Amino acid sequence: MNDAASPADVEADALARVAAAASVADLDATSQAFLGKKSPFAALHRGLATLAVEGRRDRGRAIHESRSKVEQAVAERRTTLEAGERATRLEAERLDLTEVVGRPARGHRHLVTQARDDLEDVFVSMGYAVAEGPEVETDWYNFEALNMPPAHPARSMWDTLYLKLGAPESVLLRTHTSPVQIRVMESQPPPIRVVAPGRCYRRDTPDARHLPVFHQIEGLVVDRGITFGDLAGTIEAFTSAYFGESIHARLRPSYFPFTEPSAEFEVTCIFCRGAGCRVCSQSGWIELGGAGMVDPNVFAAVGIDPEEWSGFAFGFGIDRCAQVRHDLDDLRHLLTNDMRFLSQF
Ligand code: 2NL
Repeated sequence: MNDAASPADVEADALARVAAAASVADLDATSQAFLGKKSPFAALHRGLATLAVEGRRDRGRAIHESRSKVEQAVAERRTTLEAGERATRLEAERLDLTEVVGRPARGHRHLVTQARDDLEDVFVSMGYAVAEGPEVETDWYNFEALNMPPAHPARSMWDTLYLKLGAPESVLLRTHTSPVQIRVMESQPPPIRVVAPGRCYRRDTPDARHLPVFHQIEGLVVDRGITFGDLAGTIEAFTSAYFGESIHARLRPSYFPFTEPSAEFEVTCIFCRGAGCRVCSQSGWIELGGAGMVDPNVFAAVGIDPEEWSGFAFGFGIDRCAQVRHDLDDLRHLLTNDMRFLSQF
């Protein structure tokens, strides 16, 4: 250490370095360098021992004053640097509590599920119960109990998918939900008011109006004195409840093996309100499903006395209802699961 260094020189040097310290760590190092054990101030202190007593007091006071100034400068610089570093850290760790993140995206029921639920609500409000049954059925429930004995030509109305199970053509994917109604009639006595919604299967090639996997809802009413008039009124009531007050139904003669007499029913075209447009082929009506009075042979198959009881049944496509209600140009949209389509409903 240079013995010639005066307290004032060391002080000036130290104050310049303290002022230039760029961080708290830098300041700590500077402080250690000037005030620590091996620092210029420590050396000055040790130098006192070599002085004569007279000079020692003044020299000692000068060292002490310089040292105090440097210590105070260090303390002030520390306050400034710490405040700056704290501000920088707070800015870096800042959370924007005003940011609006929004709700998580929410899904909704599939269009077919919506139609099924809405139709169930309509029928429940009319006093019907909802019944379900297996999608894999036996020949008995899908055909025979419905007045279609083996090899009956009416079976060709359904393009059946058979399972390789048991005897050939004995187990199949149900072609309609009528088997559910048969099961209901087998398991409980009349009066019966029930709807059976569910998935059905036919060996169809998909196109704009057909799906090999589709959804049907069938209704069945069995009671004393049920007439074709009750059937017509029921069809009218459900169409205006589901499609709207201005929509009406009409029946046209048809044929089904399990009903006699049988009818097809149509509803007012919901697009032109009956005036005639491309959707209804200018007829003003859109075909929806079939209906009729339960054939006595069906009652016989489930042990209900057709002399005491009568009933009507009807069936139509749930997918088709959604198509008509939402003006879908192609039923295959319902199976594609393209979110751009589904999220619109
Ligand atoms: C259609 C025709 C129909 C029935 C279904 C039925 C059920 C029993 C007895 C008698 Cl247990 N009938 N169901 C009756 C007439 C028509 O559906 O075209 N559906 C899409």
